[in-house]
Amino acid sequence: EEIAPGAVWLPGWLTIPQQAWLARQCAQWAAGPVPIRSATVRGHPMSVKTVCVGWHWRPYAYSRDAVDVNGQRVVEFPKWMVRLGRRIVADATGDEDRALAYTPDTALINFYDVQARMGMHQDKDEKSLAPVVSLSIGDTCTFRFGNTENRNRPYRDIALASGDVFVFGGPSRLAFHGVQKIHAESAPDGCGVEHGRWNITMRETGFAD
Ligand code: MD5
Ligand code: FE
Repeated sequence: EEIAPGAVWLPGWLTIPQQAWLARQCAQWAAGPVPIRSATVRGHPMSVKTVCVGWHWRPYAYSRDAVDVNGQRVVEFPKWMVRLGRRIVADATGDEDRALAYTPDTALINFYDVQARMGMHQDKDEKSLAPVVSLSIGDTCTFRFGNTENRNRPYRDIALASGDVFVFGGPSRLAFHGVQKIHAESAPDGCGVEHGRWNITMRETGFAD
């Protein structure tokens, strides 16, 4: 379903076994070499915890080394994730050429416990405006998809469930968005998450080492 130009929601795109496999990957990445942590924004730790692959994100910057965590280099961006991203872009857009041109080189893996929130923001730390591909695993959240002007109305609240995939491309790439609420105990059996929500976002940074 196209929510707005370039914003395509693919509910239930991931099977339960795929969700469980990805949840395990997330837990593995969270363990290291760079452990998952709450990034600090303007002196305050975020309630969401983040671990990265490919490039390390910290507020307003990407680097190869996790300079604000333990200084270790982040793990290489997995080739299977490039293929997964392309398959999703192809399904979302129906444009095979656009899908083949999509080469994500980083993913931010966010963990939300039942209390966590993410305030309305734009993703502007990347140099590339290629689509962001988002995968949700675990508890359902209320996702707020806004406009490109400011963090206020008009916006639309969408319940993103385990297995849902979202592509934010075109004009939606720079829309304000956030996570208003995590719905406790809503994760489906077998998805690999008991409590909380994983969100994987693939991106093209547009940076070359
Ligand atoms: C999440 N993550 O559920 C969300 C999903 C983040 C973040 O917001 O920055 O890690 S990604 C949603 C997203 C990305 C790029 C553009 C738009 C939404 N959008 O235009 O709405 O943890
Ligand atoms: Fe974001």
